[in-house]
Amino acid sequence: MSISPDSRVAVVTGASSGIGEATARTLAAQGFHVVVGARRLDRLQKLADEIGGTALELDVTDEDSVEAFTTVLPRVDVLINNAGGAKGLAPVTEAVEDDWRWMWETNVIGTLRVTKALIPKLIASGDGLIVTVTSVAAFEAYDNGAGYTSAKHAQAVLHRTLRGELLGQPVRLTEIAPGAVETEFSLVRFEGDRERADKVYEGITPLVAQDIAEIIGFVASRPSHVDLDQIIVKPRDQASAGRFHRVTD
Ligand code: 8X3
Repeated sequence: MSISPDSRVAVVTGASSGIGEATARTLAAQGFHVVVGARRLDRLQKLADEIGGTALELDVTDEDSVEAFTTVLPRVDVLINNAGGAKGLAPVTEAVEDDWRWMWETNVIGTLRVTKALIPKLIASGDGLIVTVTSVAAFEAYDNGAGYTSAKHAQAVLHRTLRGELLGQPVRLTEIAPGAVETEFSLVRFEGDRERADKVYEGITPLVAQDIAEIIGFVASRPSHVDLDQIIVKPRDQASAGRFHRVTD
């Protein structure tokens, strides 16, 4: 991996699309050498070429993949824990265990694995930053969403715990909790059912990936004594996880 010795390095997980991809572009424009990680290497490589960064295959649910990804990085100044997602929308009485397992593996254990492995490098940078993209689902429980809301709560608690455990170290921690952002999120949740995914954003003006990327760019460009601990961001048309103002004709 060729990274100039004076480049600050930002790692973005789940970077092949959506918030991760937009964030990688924003951080690259701010001068970071961005290492993008995801499972879809073809999309990732194209992005890395465009932003002058590095593409590395990463499956956060696979211990060996995380180890290979994290050990090869010469230095890390910024970590964006973006990989995650939802599968299904089912009441607890109809919970699909495999969906729960995937959500916990991806959002919780995945974030744990990557963060734990990179903390020494973030500390060694002398001015590290960890941004974890959680969700309004990390603050609220909603019907049919327990698999996802419980995983997002757990991911957020992991991240918030580090704020205390890393106190005194040169590492800032920011949790960003978005509401409705129109990305591939709902398409993944509903296993490619485009009509169902589109309904989530029907009649509202949702956030787009760039909105979140710009916030992350703002966070990353604050002076190092400033820690934006938590940011909850929703579309104007959304009051809470399940409460929207929809205009339909
Ligand atoms: C995505 C937002 O409302 O589907 O994290 O939980 S929501």
